Amino acid sequence: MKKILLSLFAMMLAMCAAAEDGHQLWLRYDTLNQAKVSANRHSPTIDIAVNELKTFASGQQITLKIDRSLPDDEGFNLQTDSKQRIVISARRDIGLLYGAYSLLERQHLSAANGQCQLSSVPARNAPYYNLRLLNHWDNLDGSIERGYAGESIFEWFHLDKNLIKEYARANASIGINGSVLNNVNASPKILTTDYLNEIKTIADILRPYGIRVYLSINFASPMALGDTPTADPLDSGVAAWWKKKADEIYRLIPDFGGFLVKANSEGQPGPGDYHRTHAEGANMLADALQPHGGIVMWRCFVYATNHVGEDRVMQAVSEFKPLEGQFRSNVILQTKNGPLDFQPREPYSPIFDQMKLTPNMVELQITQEYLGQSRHLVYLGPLWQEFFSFVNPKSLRGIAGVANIGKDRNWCGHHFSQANWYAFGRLAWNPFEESEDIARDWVALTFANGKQSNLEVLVTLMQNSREACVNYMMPLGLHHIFEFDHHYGPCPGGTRPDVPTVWCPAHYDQADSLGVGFDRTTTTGTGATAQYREPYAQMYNSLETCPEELLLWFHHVPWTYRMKNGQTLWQNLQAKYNEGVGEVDRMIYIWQQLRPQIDDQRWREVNDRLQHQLENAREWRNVCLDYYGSFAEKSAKE
Ligand code: GCW
Repeated sequence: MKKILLSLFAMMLAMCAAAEDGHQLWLRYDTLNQAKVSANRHSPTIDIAVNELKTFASGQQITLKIDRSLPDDEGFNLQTDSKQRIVISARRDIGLLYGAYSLLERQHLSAANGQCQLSSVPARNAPYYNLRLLNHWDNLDGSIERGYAGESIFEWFHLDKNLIKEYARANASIGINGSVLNNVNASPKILTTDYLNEIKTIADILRPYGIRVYLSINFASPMALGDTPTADPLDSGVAAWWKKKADEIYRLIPDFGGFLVKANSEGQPGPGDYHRTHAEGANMLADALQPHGGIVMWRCFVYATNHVGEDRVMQAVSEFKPLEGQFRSNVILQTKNGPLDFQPREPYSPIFDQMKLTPNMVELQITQEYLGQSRHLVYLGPLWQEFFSFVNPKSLRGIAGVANIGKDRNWCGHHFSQANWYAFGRLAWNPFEESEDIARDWVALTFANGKQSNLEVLVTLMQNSREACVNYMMPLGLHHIFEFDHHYGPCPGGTRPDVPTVWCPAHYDQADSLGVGFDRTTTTGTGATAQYREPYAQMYNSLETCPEELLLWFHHVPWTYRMKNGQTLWQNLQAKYNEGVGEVDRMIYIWQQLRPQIDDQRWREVNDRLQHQLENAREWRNVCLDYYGSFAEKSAKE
């Protein structure tokens, strides 16, 4: 008997623990079945909204109203009338669903903060961008390029419809309205009828949640699939193939969003293979999609063979600037936030200054390829906010985020990586939001479980985590000193005989007995600073005015150079690395103090990862200081 009781107890414990495995994300609402909800119309989307509110809203009378006189296609109004009844009104069905999620979130936050926040809801709430997209780098075999949370949730020919529905719900709750389902290193097979039928199934699940499906395409698809002898965009047979393919897609998926294209970059085919420009390639696809209302998102992440010898961070501008004005109106360029490749800190990409006539959208990376992947707690809100402080959100047409979602039970590998998915959605809705406010809401939604709590220290911890990562990995503007291929550990000064020099860490840190850093000035360096608008062009170009956090990005600096605090560069470098490690130490201390407030499973899982992060941070510091020290100490002696 005792044994049975014990095992029952163990089972109950296991069930409790399972309930806190992180799968619920920020949507940890108790089932209340209290609210009386009515709507003046029905549709799959409105029915979801009604159902969510009936199940989870706290006891009230809630009315959902379609009101075509409202101005915003995806916006909503949330109001309380004199009898304290809540009215959500929207021009379109999806606005009602967004309004429903907003109400639930506010109710949950009110509970966590011990105050009712409904009065603070702006009367009108509409997304800033029409394009708020996740980019999945998911391959057809289930693997994910730079995915650190298990296999792809899109399991072709065995689709887990429930999981996809949960995914759709989570995205709708933060306003994401598009998903590019497959890797930009795209397999031509995605366009075959078998796959398109599967994509239709996914699109049907996502549609009621306001999410459109998009696909990454391989530029050589018609040829690779054996249908045409060439993929030349000016060949009429090729153009006809794409038109026919677009027609087929839209027959299955009438609201299909369009194509995302990586062309002539890192070995991918593109119009350059036929001596055609990116504009000629993009326009051919744009013409195929145009009759159906689809768009082409053409990536600017190119550093190709026709630019041999040119500083990699300059290539996007050199390639695309001459094409200004040549793109069809349904083509949007898509550019990474920085000119290199999602480093812990980069200056913004100057192409955002240079292309005035061609719409551009920014590509952020939610998956932490270069920021500790799913092992390090790094909240990316501050990084993205930094980007928006240089690039006016107004100048962008949309926003895309490389997803960090996989089949891991907690979706993102690290419980705190969920915050990056959440923050991306919030910033896509409103790029002017403070990263700190977003973190505060996420913490309350994710860890306070609808109760009052004191978790403000977590907000500070998250806010500091990105700078910590910069400091223990590559402070003061150092960049790309990662281990080859996996981009996880340190490899300062790295070279490999089989890897072109321009991809090697040694090319980026340029450490020698005189100093360290990449000279990108117009006087003695590559001249990359000239691609920036003023005041940045001059500011970055001069050693004296260049912000120290970007110093080694733009300058080759002597080890003995006196920094603003009067100490040498080498001393500052050491201090920064130590600061980074110290911050992770502090994060662990804070997490230890929070133990009573956090459920056991998530507390342990985060704790394990933090310990690992500390080990990694120390390794980064030690390896880098050893390597740079070997030059710096020598130079000090000379
Ligand atoms: O960041 C680099 C990655 C590649 C990626 C490429 C890109 C999808 O290391 O894995 O490929 O950028 O953005 O195209």
